Amino acid sequence: SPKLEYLLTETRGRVGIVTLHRPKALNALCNGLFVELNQVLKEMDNNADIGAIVLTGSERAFAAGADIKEMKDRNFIENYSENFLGHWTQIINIRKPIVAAVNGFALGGGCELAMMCDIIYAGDKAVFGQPEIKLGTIPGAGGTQRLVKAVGKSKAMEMCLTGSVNLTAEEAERAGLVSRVLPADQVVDEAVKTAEKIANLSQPIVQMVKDAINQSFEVPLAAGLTFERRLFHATFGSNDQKEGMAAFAEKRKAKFTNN
Ligand code: CO8
Repeated sequence: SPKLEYLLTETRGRVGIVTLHRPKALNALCNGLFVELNQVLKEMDNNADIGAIVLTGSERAFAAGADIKEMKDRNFIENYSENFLGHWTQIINIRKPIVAAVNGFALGGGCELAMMCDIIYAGDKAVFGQPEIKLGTIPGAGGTQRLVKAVGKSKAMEMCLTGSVNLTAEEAERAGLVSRVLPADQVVDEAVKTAEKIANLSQPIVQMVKDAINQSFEVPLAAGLTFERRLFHATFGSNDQKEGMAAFAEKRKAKFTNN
């Protein structure tokens, strides 16, 4: 891919690592950054050598939100007709699992970006918040929706209505927003370990798990259970189900072939 201005990328084993890298602005999410992020994630999604992705920032900031200076003079008609920031949510169409490794500030769009990932690991100094109201606007990419599902109504209301009540890493873990709190310097390595585990399982089956869990956010329980059951049935059409269960019965390690 062409030279990137706002991101660093690397692969470790079967894991693609994307690092937000706009240090002068605490990784504020400007348009150019998101264009690059969408492009890089899509490339990794289509790369058969990569099975899972880790998204991280710096030790000071995962991302301090949308770029306020870039958007401050926009008007309603421009926003509406250009669907301003609509391309932010392309990340939810990535089929491979994404683990967010969050250190420092995850504010506004930064918190929303983390919530669009599949798993969040937090460094012990991470801070999650939705300060938009202090700027005279509201969250625009899930802060009033995904956050409620992650931490419940009262905490989400408190965070979004005040803009100044943030969650520490510990609080975020207790509330269920993040699955693990780690020393700051271990977050990325642990995220990569988890991503590597996922990347070495059967890839189509991994995709089905991600699809099924995401379905739980979209549809009522009965429809979600039907969706799950159909995919469960479908796994028996794969070689990897035959291999996985045969390996168990024969007391050996499964060798998945992703078909
Ligand atoms: N946008 C632009 N620049 C920023 C941003 C930002 N969000 N955050 C930090 N910066 C810049 C600062 O302006 C500063 O630049 P400079 O050195 O040129 O003055 C540099 O980064 C360092 O920041 P600070 O000096 O402020 O660092 P501090 O350690 O003093 O403070 C804070 C850190 C508390 C994180 C502070 O920078 C801050 O409050 N930032 C803004 C946080 C915020 O309000 N975020 C929400 C933005 S709005 C949003 O995200 C809406 C999302 C809508 C998504 C819709 C999708 C469809």
